[in-house]
Amino acid sequence: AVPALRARLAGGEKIFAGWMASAYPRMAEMLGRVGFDAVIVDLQHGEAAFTEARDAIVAAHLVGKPAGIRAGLEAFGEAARLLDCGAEFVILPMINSAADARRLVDTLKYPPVGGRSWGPTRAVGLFETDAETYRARANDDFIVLAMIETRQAVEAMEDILDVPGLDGVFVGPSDLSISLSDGARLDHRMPESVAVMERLLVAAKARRKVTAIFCSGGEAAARNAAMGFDIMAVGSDWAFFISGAQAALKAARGD
Ligand code: 3PY
Ligand code: MG
Repeated sequence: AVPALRARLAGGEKIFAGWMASAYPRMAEMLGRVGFDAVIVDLQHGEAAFTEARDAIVAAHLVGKPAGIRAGLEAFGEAARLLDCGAEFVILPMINSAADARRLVDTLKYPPVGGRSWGPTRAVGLFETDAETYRARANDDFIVLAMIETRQAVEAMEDILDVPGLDGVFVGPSDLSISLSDGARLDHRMPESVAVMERLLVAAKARRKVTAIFCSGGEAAARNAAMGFDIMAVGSDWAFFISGAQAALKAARGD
């Protein structure tokens, strides 16, 4: 598959991505077959190890879907390595300042934009291209998103968005509410958080940056799409499994 996510986003398409918290690479193929536009493997809170994320990326390629990863905390190098393995977009948690965002760009974009180290051995094959074409196009094709999920990040949002080479932002509504409420609440729809999302959407769109958000399920994803976000991470696979299993058991028992 050729990298196509950037063009789809530029065309105004809403991207509904399946969120993979499990460590089962084939889940990426199943989420793709179900019809999600993309798959995201979570290496911050999910169970996947590097090799499982690597195999999930390949499984997503098998069904022609772009794979993204949410890297672990401060795991800039891991994110770069998973780009080398064929991820089309990467999300880094807890980016709280312009300096954090610059580090992100420095690790994940090739010179002259950043200082990404060369070695996309697997990606070149998976994207059915050659090394020179990959290198020439990579900074434009592959999408790097900074998570905005703390009060510090909210205060620095414009500075973060202004970092050259950063493609966009990804809202973490759980941490955002915990941070903005000083630990008092975990609430994706907390009014202070929604106000931040509205401000962030305006600031990002003014700079033609991609906007993404984690959504607890389908209804939240529909609401966030209507609000103006471009990429909705709908998840997680664990939640899909639990609700499907509960529904089957309920039907079986007739309760
Ligand atoms: C958050 O909501 O804090 C996230 O990181 C999304 O998983
Ligand atoms: Mg978070």
